[in-house]
Amino acid sequence: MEIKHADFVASFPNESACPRERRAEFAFIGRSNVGKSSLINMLTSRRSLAKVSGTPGKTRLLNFFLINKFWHLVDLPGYGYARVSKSEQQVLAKLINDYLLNREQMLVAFVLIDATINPPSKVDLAFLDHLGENQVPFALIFTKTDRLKPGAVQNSIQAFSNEMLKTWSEMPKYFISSSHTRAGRADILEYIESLLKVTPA
Ligand SMILES: Nc1nc2c(ncn2[C@@H]2O[C@H](COP(=O)(O)OP(=O)(O)OP(=O)(O)O)[C@@H](O)[C@H]2O)c(=O)[nH]1
Ligand SMILES: [Mg+2]
Repeated sequence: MEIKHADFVASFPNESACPRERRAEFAFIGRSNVGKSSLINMLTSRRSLAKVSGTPGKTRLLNFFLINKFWHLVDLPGYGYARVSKSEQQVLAKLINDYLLNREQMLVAFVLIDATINPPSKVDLAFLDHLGENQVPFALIFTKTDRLKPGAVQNSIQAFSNEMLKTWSEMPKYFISSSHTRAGRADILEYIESLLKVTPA
């Protein structure tokens, strides 16, 4: 899929405030600093559609983008960021849950996993278990792989799979990406396109 148009729509404080139109939606989520804004900019080939911040944990709203005037890309707040207060974390967790568990338009949540973190983060694994328990469809995107040698990328994914397979019977669909080299871009966009084709508008 070529991305010809990528426009910011608006930010919403909760699911019920989100657009009611029945456009297919793909959400992007991950721990703060995982490289989410960079990935969204890389996918859309826009330098600063999503802000790449030096200050982690900035996104506190559901940010909607309209892609090719057809589907919505949704940038969700990061989870599990230790440096925000407990009460703030609860507010964010509630917002994320409210969206992921209720949003009928959402076809897949892409959960970003920092490939440079090995052993795998328990926060990520717990989040995926939580999605599974609530039947939220998701795929994984391993980020920042340019920082590792290919063997280390494979080790990291293997370690993550080993942990996941303690609670899951199989690995979900996953992608290997880098916002710096644009690795993974074609595969992720092709996957999105394949789901748009089989889903009636
Ligand atoms: N080497 C490398 N660095 C990356 C990559 N993606 C992001 N980064 C760096 O990681 C840091 C965080 O990137 P962001 O895209 O702002 O991450 P985020 O998940 O949106 O972070 P918050 O919204 O602040 O929680 C920045 O310093 C980026 O330059 C990547 O693919 N490779
Ligand atoms: Mg961000």
